Amino acid sequence: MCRAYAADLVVFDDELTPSQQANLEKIVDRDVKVIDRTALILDIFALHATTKEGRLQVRLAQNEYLYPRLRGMWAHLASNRMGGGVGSRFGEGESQLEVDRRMVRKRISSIKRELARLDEIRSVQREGRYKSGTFKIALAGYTNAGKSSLINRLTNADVLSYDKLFATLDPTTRKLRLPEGREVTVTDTIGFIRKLPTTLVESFKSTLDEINGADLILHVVDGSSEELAYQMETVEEVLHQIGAERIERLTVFNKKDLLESSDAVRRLSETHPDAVLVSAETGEGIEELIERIAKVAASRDDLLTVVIPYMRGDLVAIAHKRCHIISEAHEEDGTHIMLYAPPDCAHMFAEFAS
Ligand SMILES: Nc1nc2c(ncn2[C@@H]2O[C@H](COP(=O)(O)OP(=O)(O)OP(=O)(O)O)[C@@H](O)[C@H]2O)c(=O)[nH]1
Ligand SMILES: [Mg+2]
Repeated sequence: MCRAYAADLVVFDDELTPSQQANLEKIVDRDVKVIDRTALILDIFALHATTKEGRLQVRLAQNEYLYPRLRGMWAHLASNRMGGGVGSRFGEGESQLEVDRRMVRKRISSIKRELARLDEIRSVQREGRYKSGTFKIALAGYTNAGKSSLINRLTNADVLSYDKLFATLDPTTRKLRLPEGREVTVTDTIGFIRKLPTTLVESFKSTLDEINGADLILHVVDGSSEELAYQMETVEEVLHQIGAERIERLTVFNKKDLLESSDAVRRLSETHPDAVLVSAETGEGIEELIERIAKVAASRDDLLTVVIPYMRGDLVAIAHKRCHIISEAHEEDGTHIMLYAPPDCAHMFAEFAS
């Protein structure tokens, strides 16, 4: 087939073992390159990594991938250079392999150290967000589903969105103010793909942790995709793999504008009655989505009636920023407020309950 198509490159849709790859390279013509799915995904990631952390995560995954394949690579080089097994050179090859391995191992641990340092900074930021008690939303979904377009639509962020796989590698967090006044955060993350290489899941752990720390996951699905069910399944699997399956989830079918018939729309709403249909492109359905988000955020709240003395203007400010206010009246003894307060916020009002 390589000859028939004059191929320069063969890509296998599955991961090849190092020896499979070496054997395949022996079969095809000399200048034809053989790579597997993981190597291809790693190459795409390497092209799209822009931040320091993103680049380090990719380099870690690349080196983890390389390590068990070093033998094959050396054997390949050796047979090219030496024109066929010269027995006396064998020892030399072995030691070269040892040197290579040691080098890659050293590189892996130095990248891991650097990543751990960056992760510390990130977890301080994340902790800050946790402590503030803000309701946190993470966007998760198959690559190219429209997560970045959706965060842009929801929060006026300027995240790059492209018609290509893995446009986003680094998480972005933006604030979203709900109509009732409460602020929540939305985080855009890396896309998932069928047969996501495990080296990648491990390397991108700190990025994926952003999903794990969320109060609500918006599972963004390309509603126009022919592989919709399959892609949804993949995302569920990865969420499971990273331990995020216990987090509340809301399915968002995106790209509604691409569904030609009202039939297709009806089918989706019938098979997934709890899902929301939107178009990040046209803005259709976004209001309903925000309403649904507000509902989930509010379901964790306590209904309180409080009288806040005028000296505690700070508490009134918190109420406006963090709570859903039902009614508010300024009386002689202070501000009378009826509000829904999130769990971590309710205690602040305890002493003023009426
Ligand atoms: N027609 C239409 N196209 C959309 C819609 N939302 C996103 N797109 C397009 O779909 C492509 C992918 O969008 P992104 O927002 O980059 O998708 P993503 O989920 O962030 O992708 P990754 O970061 O690669 O995982 C882009 O070409 C968008 O313009 C939509 O509602 N309708
Ligand atoms: Mg994206």
